Amino acid sequence: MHETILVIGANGQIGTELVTELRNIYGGSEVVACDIRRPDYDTRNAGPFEFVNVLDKDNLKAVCQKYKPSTIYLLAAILSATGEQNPKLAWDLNMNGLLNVLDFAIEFNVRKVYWPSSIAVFGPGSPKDNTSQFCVMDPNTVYGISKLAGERWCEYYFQKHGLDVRSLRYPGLISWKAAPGGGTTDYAVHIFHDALKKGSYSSFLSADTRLPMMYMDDAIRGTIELMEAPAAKVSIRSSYNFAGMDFTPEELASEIRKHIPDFKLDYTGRDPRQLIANSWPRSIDDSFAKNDWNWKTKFDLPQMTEEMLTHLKK
Ligand code: AKB
Repeated sequence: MHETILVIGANGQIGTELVTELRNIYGGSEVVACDIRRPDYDTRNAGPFEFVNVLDKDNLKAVCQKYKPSTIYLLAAILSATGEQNPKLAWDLNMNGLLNVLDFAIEFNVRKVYWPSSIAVFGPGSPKDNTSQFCVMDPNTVYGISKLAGERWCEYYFQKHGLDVRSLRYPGLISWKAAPGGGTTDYAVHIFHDALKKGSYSSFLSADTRLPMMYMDDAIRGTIELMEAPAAKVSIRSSYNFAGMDFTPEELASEIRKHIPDFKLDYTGRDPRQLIANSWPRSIDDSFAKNDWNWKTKFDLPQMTEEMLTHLKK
């Protein structure tokens, strides 16, 4: 079936790589990169670009009218750390952006919508280890609150309007192509840049802060696998737990030392992101994704470290 895909938030950490992969699969002209800024990624892979602000309904409607998309990926969001600096703006973008897209998806008969959730939907009362799909969820960041509310809206639109919305609860995503933007897990990307540039890194999270993480290649593959799965296999219409690996800053530093023996890690201390990290799971049980659409992670900590250092050295 012919696909026209809108990727809103195409210039972010996920969008940069997702657009490239979707264009490889569906063809450059079928994938419309949308963002509030023009993209600066590899133009060999170029295709259409539209300025889209998800909070501007007229703008979003005009783009839907122009392309009549079959699928929309909505990636525009304010992440956990930045969200705490401007809670109302984070709520507005994360929530009203989603509602605008869900409403236009119905009006324009969009077949599928993808919207990312996050491990931030869990909170201090959630189990920390092997956190299950269904458990206490008491997020205490505005980002986590907006993601949990967004999950409920996704399931609501599926049940009440029959809209095929799909979602994953991303852990921290590690990539070398585009920088992460304002999250609690960003240290796991910055550490590689500083290891190569300075031979040392000052972490804003403490040595033993274990968090769920994933290499971007796995995240992109998993996202597309979920979107291509037959609708009958998608039993979770809120958002799937989605796991890759989990590690602490100290474990990541030890892995980096296998390539850069003198690498030094120290800690800045007293960073508000520590409290956010403390409220999140240490590891995730993603059995629903495994059982429903056969999710399998490929990258573990050693493989991810090797890939990151190899690509960033080039
Ligand atoms: C963040 O740290 O805010 C994000 C996330 C885990 O959703 N990377």
